[in-house]
Amino acid sequence: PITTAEEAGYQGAPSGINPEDAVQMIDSEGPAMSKDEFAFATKIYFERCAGCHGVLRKGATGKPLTTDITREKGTDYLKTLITYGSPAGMPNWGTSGDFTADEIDTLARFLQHEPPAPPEWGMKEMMDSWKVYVKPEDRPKTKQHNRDVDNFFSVTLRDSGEMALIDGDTKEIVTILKTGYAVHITRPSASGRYAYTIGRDAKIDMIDMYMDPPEIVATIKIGLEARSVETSKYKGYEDKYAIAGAYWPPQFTIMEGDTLEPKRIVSTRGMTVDTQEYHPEPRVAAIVASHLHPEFIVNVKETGKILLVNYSDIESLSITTIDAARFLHDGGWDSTKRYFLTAANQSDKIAVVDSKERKLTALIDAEKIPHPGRGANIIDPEYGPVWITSSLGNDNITFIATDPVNHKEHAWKVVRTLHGQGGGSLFVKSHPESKNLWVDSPLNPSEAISQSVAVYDIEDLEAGFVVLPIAEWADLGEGAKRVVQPEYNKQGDEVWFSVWNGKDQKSAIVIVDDKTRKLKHVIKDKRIITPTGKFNIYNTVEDVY
Ligand code: DHE
Repeated sequence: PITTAEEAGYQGAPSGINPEDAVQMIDSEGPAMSKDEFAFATKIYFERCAGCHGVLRKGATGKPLTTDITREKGTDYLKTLITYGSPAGMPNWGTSGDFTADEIDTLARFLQHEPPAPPEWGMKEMMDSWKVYVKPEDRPKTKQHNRDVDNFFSVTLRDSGEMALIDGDTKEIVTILKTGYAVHITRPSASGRYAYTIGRDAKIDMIDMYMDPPEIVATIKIGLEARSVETSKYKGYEDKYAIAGAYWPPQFTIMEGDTLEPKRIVSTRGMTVDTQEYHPEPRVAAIVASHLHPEFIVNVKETGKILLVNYSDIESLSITTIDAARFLHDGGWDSTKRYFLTAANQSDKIAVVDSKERKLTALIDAEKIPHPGRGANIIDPEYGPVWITSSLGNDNITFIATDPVNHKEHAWKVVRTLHGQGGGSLFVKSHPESKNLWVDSPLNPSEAISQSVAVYDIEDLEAGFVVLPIAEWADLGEGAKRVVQPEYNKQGDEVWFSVWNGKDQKSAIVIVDDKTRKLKHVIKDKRIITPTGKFNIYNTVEDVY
């Protein structure tokens, strides 16, 4: 069974930071090592270790590796740990064949030196990277094609550094654009005209979907490594601002919505929520836009704080800080779009924020690494409106009641736990028009499970799930073919799945008829390389899930 995110292969992906940019600190107290060895270890550390232990080694989902600790443990201890791993989730880099004994020896010595720090990234660096390719006044006044932009899907092509815009009506690839590397998500502007992608390398690309074909009209790099971007949605501020959160440096940036001109950069460094110790690297995880105030809701991972950033006066941002729990990751709205539910995945909790009253409503236990994506909202036949998350560490599908008005006795409690195909689940999805609840399991070690999806009948939840062999339907030949992230079309009558294969193998998008649960269409095209996240424009703007 998978017990940690590391084991599932989900955490610890290479950092977007170029090791050559790191600044070596002068330090004579660690064991002897050559300049070349130090440079080699720096590179390995950013590629393989920083994702869990943090760029500055202060500990994130992995243990801290600061020199006070590593020097006490010593070279031999560190070598053993790196070689064999640990039950807590540390991979066995030696016995797996990833690193040689010599390389492990170098790493063990490197860890006893002060960490080389990647550079900061402030206004000057942002301005240097900022480009407007087509000025707002030079963009078309009206849509230049007959397609329905609301039903476009922005699809991440993870390993080719691209995104595909696919027309949900015709299933045609409208265009493929070169973006930042390994785009994590797309969020559209409130009007649905612009799409913003954020690469792992912290590059934002802003796409004008009214152009024919749609084009990148502006770009900026807001740091060295990032995962989140969002746009202002409050009435009167539609398309006005964009915000992006960075993993490194730990900060978020608010930009003009039509040009990406950076306006305000705010550091997230500060004290942790529980032990109230200083953390130098609190990464910015999910960001959502409030519908009830001119605010962005920003999850800060390592400090466990949720920031409500009011953008009504950009010159003097007012920020309300809500203490939640450590390692905040992803989340989404309840069906009324008043309550934001977000997973603190390493503390196995779901935090609920009341965006109207600006306070924490509840902190709910959810076992073994809840991972909702944006979650799924359905009406439970017994408990009324619920928000649902699946998990990485077990087969639980957790239902949290979200209606404090008509179902007060159940509100903010776990009212139902279903069991799915297994752990390694990342995303769940439903739609107000649908009677189905879909649960993926792309990181499950069993191929049969990672290549299929479970679907439940909302009206008869305890009847269990039906398994659909999505990867088999795509008929792609060899490869891991993980089936990931269900996403509805605008009408809510089709569900789209990525069949995520290796970079040199064939991948596809499989479209299922939601009513009949039968295969409707397969998008197979050699340009569809490693598809992962898919974002339907309408559903993403309106927060329908
Ligand atoms: Fe994600 C959302 C971070 C690995 C696919 N991912 C998010 C969000 C964060 C995040 C903070 C929420 C953004 C928001 O809503 O503003 N993801 C991370 C990581 O730190 C992690 C664990 C490791 C890493 O180094 O990136 C990680 N994520 C992955 C993957 O391996 C996935 C499966 C494939 C990929 O493309 O890299 C993946 N993450 C996604 C997707 C979403 C996402 C598809 C958006 C889901 C949605 O429906 O909104």
